[in-house]
Amino acid sequence: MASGNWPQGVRIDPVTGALAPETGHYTKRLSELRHIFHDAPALERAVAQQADPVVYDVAEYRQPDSDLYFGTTTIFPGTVGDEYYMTRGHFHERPDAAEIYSALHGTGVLLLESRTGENKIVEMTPGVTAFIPPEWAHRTMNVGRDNFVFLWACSPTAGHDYSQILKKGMRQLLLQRDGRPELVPNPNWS
Ligand code: PAN
Ligand code: ZN
Repeated sequence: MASGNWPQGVRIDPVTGALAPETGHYTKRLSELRHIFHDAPALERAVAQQADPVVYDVAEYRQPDSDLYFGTTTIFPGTVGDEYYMTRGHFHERPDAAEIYSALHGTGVLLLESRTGENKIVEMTPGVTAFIPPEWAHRTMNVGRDNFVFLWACSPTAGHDYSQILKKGMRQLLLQRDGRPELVPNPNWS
């Protein structure tokens, strides 16, 4: 049911990902992403030497009694060792919960992995919208020198299951090789 001053337009700054208005926001710093990046010593060095940098920001717009919400994710440019700044990555808990990601700014990569181990990558530049099917894990990386910003939209009851990727990792890593992204099998995947 409509309440307050919605329906309304939400302004998105494509370069910073800021939403106006927003109903929620969080930031992930490097120290909160231990076990996501494969080069643990490089991570600890960056935390100490770069004052625990912000890796990504998430802003959201949510309203009650609705089966859709949306937001933006802004991944800042950077690397940890030879890995690009990236999100944690997750499956949705609900087996029918899909999502869309639409690139707004910068250059990113969406890494997808199904429950049965198939992999897909989608190069995310402005103009590209990716459909994330149910039961596919999804993680995004910033492979450029500028902010990578994307819009996402899914069900507020999709649920986020981080446990499998935290425990096992994803089967593929996207590494910076000769200044360019290259997909390689994850030697630590278990
Ligand atoms: C996105 C992600 C967001 C941050 O809103 O949650 O990009 O990524 P992690 O949650 O994997 O750290 C989304 O996919 N929501 O379902
Ligand atoms: Zn998701």
